[in-house]
Amino acid sequence: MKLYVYDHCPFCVRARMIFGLKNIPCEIVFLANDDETTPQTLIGKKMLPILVTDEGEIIGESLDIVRYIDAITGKPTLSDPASTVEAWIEEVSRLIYQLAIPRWSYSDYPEFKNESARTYFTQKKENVFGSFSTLMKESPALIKAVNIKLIDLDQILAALPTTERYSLTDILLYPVLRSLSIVKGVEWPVGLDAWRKRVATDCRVPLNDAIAI
Ligand SMILES: N[C@@H](CCC(=O)N[C@@H](CS)C(=O)NCC(=O)O)C(=O)O
Repeated sequence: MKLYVYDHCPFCVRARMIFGLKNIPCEIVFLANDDETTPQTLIGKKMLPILVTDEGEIIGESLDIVRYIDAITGKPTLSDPASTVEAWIEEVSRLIYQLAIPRWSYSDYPEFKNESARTYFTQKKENVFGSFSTLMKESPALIKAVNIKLIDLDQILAALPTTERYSLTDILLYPVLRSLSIVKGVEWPVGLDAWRKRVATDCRVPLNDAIAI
């Protein structure tokens, strides 16, 4: 199987996670961010992740890929996401992406190996989120706000029933926190820090702590 991804992309992390958690082999292909032809040819739009199975089936939505791989080895094992965590993600996502997106554009991800790909990404995202230099200037206030939200999340996770098995809660939450790990100055509460490091190891998609800006 072949999974087309961008390394920075949280939706692609969802898809990468299920292969790691289930120990299913898959070739990960990091596509240049300005390669429009490959995704257009495969699914008719410029969007990743895309899975091409050994049978030639093409699946182009992150959660469809997760569900397909979850079911491939028999009975699906992922339970539904916790609504408290879903609500937290919904509330805090924009704040996290305002911090993460400019930093992604300054990072050495494989999808930005060519300068044309980095420029493509920057122009596209600045149209939506505003100037990256302004967002970087606003970082201290944004980081302060996100640090408060992480304390809430730590308590939300601590209140969930403990279970051995992974669930869609983990598949939805880890990519968002991995996105935030590119940001220097984030204060991870102890329980949450242990959680994200354990998931990183189990799903084999490393955090970005080492390259945080
Ligand atoms: N609903 C899609 C969303 C995927 C998505 O938004 N992918 C982004 C990358 S994070 C993308 O490919 N955007 C087009 C682009 O980067 O040009 C999914 O869950 O797979």
